[in-house]
Amino acid sequence: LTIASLADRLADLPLMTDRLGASAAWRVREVGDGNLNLVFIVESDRGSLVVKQALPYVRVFGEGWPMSRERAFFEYHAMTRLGQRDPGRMPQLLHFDASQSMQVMEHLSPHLILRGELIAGRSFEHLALHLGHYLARTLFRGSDLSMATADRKADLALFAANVELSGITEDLFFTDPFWACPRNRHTPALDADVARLRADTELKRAAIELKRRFCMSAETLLHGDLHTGSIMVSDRDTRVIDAEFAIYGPMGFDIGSLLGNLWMTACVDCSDWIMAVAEAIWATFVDEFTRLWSTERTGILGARELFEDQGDAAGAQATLRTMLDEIWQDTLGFAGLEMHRRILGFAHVADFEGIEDESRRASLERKALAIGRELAVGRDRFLTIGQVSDLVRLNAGRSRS
Ligand code: SR1
Ligand code: MG
Repeated sequence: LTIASLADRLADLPLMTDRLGASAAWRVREVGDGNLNLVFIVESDRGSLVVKQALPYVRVFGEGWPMSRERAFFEYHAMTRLGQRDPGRMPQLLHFDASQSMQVMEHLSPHLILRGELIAGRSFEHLALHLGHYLARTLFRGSDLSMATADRKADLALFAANVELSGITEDLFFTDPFWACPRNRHTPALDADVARLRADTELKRAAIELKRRFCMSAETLLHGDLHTGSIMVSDRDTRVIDAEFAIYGPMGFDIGSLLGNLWMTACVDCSDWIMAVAEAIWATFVDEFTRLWSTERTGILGARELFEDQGDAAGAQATLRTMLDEIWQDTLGFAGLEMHRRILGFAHVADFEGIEDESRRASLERKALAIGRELAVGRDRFLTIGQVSDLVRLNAGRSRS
């Protein structure tokens, strides 16, 4: 699809004409700002829709990095499932055409991408509640705690085929930042830091241990790329988009990706509000996960017959605490690695990229790398998220007021 061809190409799609009227009156703009896909907003006087199409290559790189269009298939199936597990938190999907790798969905308006809004210093009252609930509900309900054997194994098999995108995560997240991979780049003033980091055995061991967790721990259906560019916000609403990296993996991966991005933003503007959001997301996640543990533990790992049915509620609570501790450790580790890969790898973030003064950018990136290392290597030393906020404040140059 192109801006010029879209109206003719989709003129016979009843969904489009029902909602927008005849194609001659459609206005089309391309608004995709992600790394991979085309995203069009199609408007008429009657309404608007979003059309998203996967290209056969990585958009930001060009045709030299081919990529299967099948990712649209996995995105569609992941969005459908995640949307059912936390209703109202994904855009409404209206049409999927596998042969065109194309989805038509609700146009979210007046929503904007969260990352840009945070960089602009805006705050959103319901953000932490929405995202904490989203994480608990999707991660719990996609796991063995909730799903029955047949459904769970079928989904595991379905998303196991998303090999190309999980391969990208395996490389870009866990290994590329720690060797001289040709697709990496970094701010030149960080040369010495990068050399040190590639010789940092403890950090590289943490990266490989966490990669092992990511590859081996098929705990739940992950969004797989839950950074602040995969979230759209308005004053009242929060939506999660772009689930094409969906794969079964450890729960802490989605939580850590998100918190790592919030802590990077906090490194740049030292915002107490962002730190408080990160804390509230984790607290909400724990509360909601605990509620689901008590009320919806009906899957393969339900184990009520071992605990509640025998009057052993304490055993169930202790099992929950063990699981939450493990998710917490994973969360910190993955957050720490996310903070490395967004500074040293292929895919950077606007929080740092938007800083034109190179020495300022390098200095902030260095702080984020120091925080990321503490989280990845020392993940078992943090007992509370308040301790992580203190670490961020200490490195980002502000102490608790
Ligand atoms: C080649 S894709 C690079 C990155 O963009 C996506 O948003 C994911 O974060 C991926 O790692
Ligand atoms: Mg994306």
